[in-house]
Amino acid sequence: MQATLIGIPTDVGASRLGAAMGPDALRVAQLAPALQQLGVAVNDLGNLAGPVNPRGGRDAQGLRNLAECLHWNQIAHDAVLQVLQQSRLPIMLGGDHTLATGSISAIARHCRATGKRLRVLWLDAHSDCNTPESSPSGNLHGMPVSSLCGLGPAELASLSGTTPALPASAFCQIGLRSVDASEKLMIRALGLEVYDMRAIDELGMREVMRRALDGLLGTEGEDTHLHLSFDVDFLDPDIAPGTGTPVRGGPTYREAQLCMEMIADTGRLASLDIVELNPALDLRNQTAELVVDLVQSLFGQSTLMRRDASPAT
Ligand code: DIR
Ligand code: MN
Ligand code: MN
Ligand code: MN
Repeated sequence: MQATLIGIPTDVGASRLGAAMGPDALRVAQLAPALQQLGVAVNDLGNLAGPVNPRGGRDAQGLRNLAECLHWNQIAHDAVLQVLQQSRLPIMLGGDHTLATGSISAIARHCRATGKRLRVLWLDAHSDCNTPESSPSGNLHGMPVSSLCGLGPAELASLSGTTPALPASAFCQIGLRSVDASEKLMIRALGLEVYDMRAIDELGMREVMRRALDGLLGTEGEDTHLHLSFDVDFLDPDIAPGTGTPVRGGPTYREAQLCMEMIADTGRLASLDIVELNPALDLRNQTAELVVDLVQSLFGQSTLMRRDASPAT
């Protein structure tokens, strides 16, 4: 397997500064060597260059930094599309979660061109489906899901070449525990598949992931491109403090590992966003190191050799 790291150091979609340092914190935590250990050939494009954070207030529409957000997402889209066209697996190092609008728009465009079905797993404490009208904060990192479903700012919603970029049914959200009233309505309206923390409590992570990955195992999943959009605030803040909008009551270390291992078992992972890592809020880079540890499981690291898994090549 060949993977390409793309640093996308944006924090224009968030209120707190610091996520722009995320890509380098992941490099310091040895992300590339960790993947190489598992037999993944990795190259690193370095960081994309985009506009600085103007730290602006809310515009007439109520949004913060829309122009800069658009710019970042356009360059993210272009870089991700190029990597996909080289048949490499792109790993987006964020940066705030707005960048998923650009990355997933490129992935949707690529899937359309190659006739693949797209499935997006969205690991997050939040559902990120606010719209410019509903957002309580004006922060665009709270809107990528609605943008991708055709309801965000028009320029963001059309990045993939079609609006919506993909059907809402392609998404599956896991780990939610902070959802605005307006987002609850939107989840209903879009019919989003959601496993919130209560679902994880009641069903267990194993059953949640079994349902989330339905149709991806074996030959049934052959034509599916599986994308993981991993917001670091998915994890419990006790183990992952380095993120801008932590919410208590998230998955434990073991639950997160199982989640990653079950995704790895499908063999369908074809692209990955790692977002909302904020080194300014971290303790000695522990959150970045935890993420690298989890990403190793995502790429097939397991304690024992698995009977049903082919060895990494
Ligand atoms: C909130 C927080 N729903 C908003 N969203 C966050 O600002 O729209 N997303 N933190 O990651
Ligand atoms: Mn998010
Ligand atoms: Mn979040
Ligand atoms: Mn399903």
